[in-house]
Amino acid sequence: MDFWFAKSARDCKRTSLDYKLARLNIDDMIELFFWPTPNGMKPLIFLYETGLKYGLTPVDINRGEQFTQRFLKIAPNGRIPAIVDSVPAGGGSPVSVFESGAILIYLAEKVGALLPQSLRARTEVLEWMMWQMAGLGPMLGQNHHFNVYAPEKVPYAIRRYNDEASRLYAVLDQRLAEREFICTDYTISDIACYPWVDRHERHQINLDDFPNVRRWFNGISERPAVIEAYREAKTVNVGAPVTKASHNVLFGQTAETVRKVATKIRK
Ligand SMILES: N[C@@H](CCC(=O)N[C@@H](CS)C(=O)NCC(=O)O)C(=O)O
Repeated sequence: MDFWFAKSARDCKRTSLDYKLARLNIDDMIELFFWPTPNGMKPLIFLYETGLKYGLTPVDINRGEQFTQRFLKIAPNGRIPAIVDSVPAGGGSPVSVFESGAILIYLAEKVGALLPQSLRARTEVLEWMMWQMAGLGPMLGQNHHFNVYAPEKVPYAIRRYNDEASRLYAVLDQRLAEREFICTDYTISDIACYPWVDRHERHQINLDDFPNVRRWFNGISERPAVIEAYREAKTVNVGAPVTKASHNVLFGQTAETVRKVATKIRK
């Protein structure tokens, strides 16, 4: 099915969120709703690795675009990334997927790449994917929050998340001591972890203390698909990463935020 694949991942089109969600009869197989953050980078790297044809729709989370009605229909958690597959296996209407781990598994199964099929190898990849999704990502996210974004310094929280970050990096370092990649080959488990480790300086982590992670990280950084994915990501957000206004959008959310948007959608 050659039409699934773009000649070059750079063939992708970029359009506004509203426009793209209003017209899902798109030529691209996968539409990626994206912002250049660690979770956003995971599917983008996957798309570059496999050459799957895609379009990219920026969702500016600093301006609250994650709360638009249409986006919430495909990503009810109000977080990027999300995808819409307009040509799902077996045909039928488009399939949308939110949660970066679910997206990687969905895409890997669709393409038949980067997720082994044998019971043992697949289970191992899924274990490390879940480790990333439930541990590495959330803990490093909190680490980053209390080190960088919190308006007041909370020593207990900073220590707690610095300790947890160093513990998690040590777990990864042990894992990589006798392996080139997290599992037997390069898989979606590496793609899931890499964009978080890419931010190691923000996590107060010196990779000299984790030599196996450093070797793995350097190797993945040199992959052409990874270089290209980051090159494209840099073109998406050209503004300041987080401003005072966007701080309120990102860090002032409560149950009320979710309910307000839901009420608007029902109207
Ligand atoms: N578990 C989710 C987390 C997604 C997530 O937290 N996305 C962030 C960017 S990395 C986001 O959309 N933030 C917007 C907000 O906090 O309002 C996943 O892995 O997809």
